[in-house]
Amino acid sequence: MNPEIQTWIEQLRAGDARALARAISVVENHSVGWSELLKAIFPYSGHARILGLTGQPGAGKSTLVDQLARYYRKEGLSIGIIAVDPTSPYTGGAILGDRIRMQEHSSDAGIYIRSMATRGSLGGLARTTADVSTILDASGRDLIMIETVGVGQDEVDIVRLADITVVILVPGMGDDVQTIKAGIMEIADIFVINKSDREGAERVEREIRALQSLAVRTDKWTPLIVKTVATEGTGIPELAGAIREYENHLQRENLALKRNIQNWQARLVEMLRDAMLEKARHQLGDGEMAQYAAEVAEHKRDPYTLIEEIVQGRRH
Ligand SMILES: Nc1nc2c(ncn2[C@@H]2O[C@H](COP(=O)(O)OP(=O)(O)O)[C@@H](O)[C@H]2O)c(=O)[nH]1
Ligand SMILES: [Mg+2]
Repeated sequence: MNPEIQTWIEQLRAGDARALARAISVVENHSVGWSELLKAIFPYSGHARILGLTGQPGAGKSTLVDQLARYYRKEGLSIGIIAVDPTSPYTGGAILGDRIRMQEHSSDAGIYIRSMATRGSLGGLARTTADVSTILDASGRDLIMIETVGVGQDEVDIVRLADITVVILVPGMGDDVQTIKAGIMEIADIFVINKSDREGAERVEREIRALQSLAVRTDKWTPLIVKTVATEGTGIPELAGAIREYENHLQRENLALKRNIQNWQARLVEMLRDAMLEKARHQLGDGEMAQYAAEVAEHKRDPYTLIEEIVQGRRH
């Protein structure tokens, strides 16, 4: 292996925050050597527990993550936090808010926080998040928390790579449980009703229970519901308790590996698709796809034969 990469990985695993930050940037931007780095670092990963937290903007995800980080730091765990928030580039507020709020941890080497760029993510947002998480994992973090806005397929894909998925709901805001994306409801291992200091928390809980009575999970787990007031730290020990309970369930039922295999099955397909596409793009010169598109649009060429030929490498 490239001795430079070896040294880099050693620094990163020894807790060097700059080496870690550089590795994450290289992977995020697909800079030179990114795949070589990931290949070399992968064997060191697989030890961290990955917690995904999702919910609408303003639900209190960052505040909760902050409180959980504080809680787990007291237990002596080292923590990595990845904030994926597509609303940030528009408002510029969320990331800044996260930074400020998390600043009190910044002197604590046991917490590493990274906000992900969400637009123009090269390998796809979910995949890049997974790769960044692998690096944090290999750096020796015990717990990785991934905060993401639960709005699109990307977000569902991101939380899917977590070992434990927490879905955060809030009373009011017109976001009846029914209107929450079905995909998100299905992946919740634990529900948090945050802002329980507001009116309507009971109603949200009833709605979740009603939905639960309809849905059947194959793993015999009934997602726990925890009420929190993140700003005050209320319910945080209970949330940590629920997380522990789910972990015990995974262990008891031997589900952790099963879930991991499922995740990898999806990820491998995605990686393969990316690689094939990249290869095809490589084969086709610049502008060639545009040329073909014009020909197909004008019915001078049929797209089925064209694609077949590209896949078989019979075009250039
Ligand atoms: N009343 C109340 N406000 C909260 C609670 N948790 C968070 N907030 C506030 O809600 C706003 C959004 O929180 P934030 O953590 O940034 O939400 P995110 O967008 O989901 O990450 C902030 O002003 C928080 O102070 C809570 O439990 N009760
Ligand atoms: Mg946030």
